[in-house]
Amino acid sequence: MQQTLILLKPDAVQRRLVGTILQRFEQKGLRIAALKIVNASRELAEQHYAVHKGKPFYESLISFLTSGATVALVLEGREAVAVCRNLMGTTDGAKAPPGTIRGDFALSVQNNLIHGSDSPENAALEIALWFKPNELVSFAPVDANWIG
Ligand code: DAT
Ligand code: MG
Repeated sequence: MQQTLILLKPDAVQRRLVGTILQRFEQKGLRIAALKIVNASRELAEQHYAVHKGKPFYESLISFLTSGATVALVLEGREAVAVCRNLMGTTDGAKAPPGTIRGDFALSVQNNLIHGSDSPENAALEIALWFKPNELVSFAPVDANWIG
């Protein structure tokens, strides 16, 4: 079963979209394996977005991610990384297709509500960055045979 790291970034929390976004993942059939609300430190934000260091939008991106509370979660399920990326929509909210989270709720490139890991390898690194091992909870959903 694949796991992915999802962040509901400070704009999602401020705009009270946490429940709406979580509902989409739950309805898809993904299992919540970890969930918490945090004020990301600059150090954590820099580690999380290390791949973007040096890009013109980097400083603004770090300011944004440290500007308020973020809800961090681990989702688990079949093809969880790709499934979540598809549910999120493309990076630019203005271009993200209707029906996706960004397509329905975001207009901005930076303030695009949500982060999702882009590969299983990065998911493992990002989960380790945001969560201690004992913050992940394992349970067998009773409808697993119906969801697949
Ligand atoms: P994604 O979040 O879709 O994986 P990414 O990893 O390329 O996108 O970029 C990380 C975040 O950085 C993205 O969610 C929003 C911001 N960002 C990306 N490109 C940007 C740009 N050209 N201008 C401003 N912010 C940008
Ligand atoms: Mg990315």
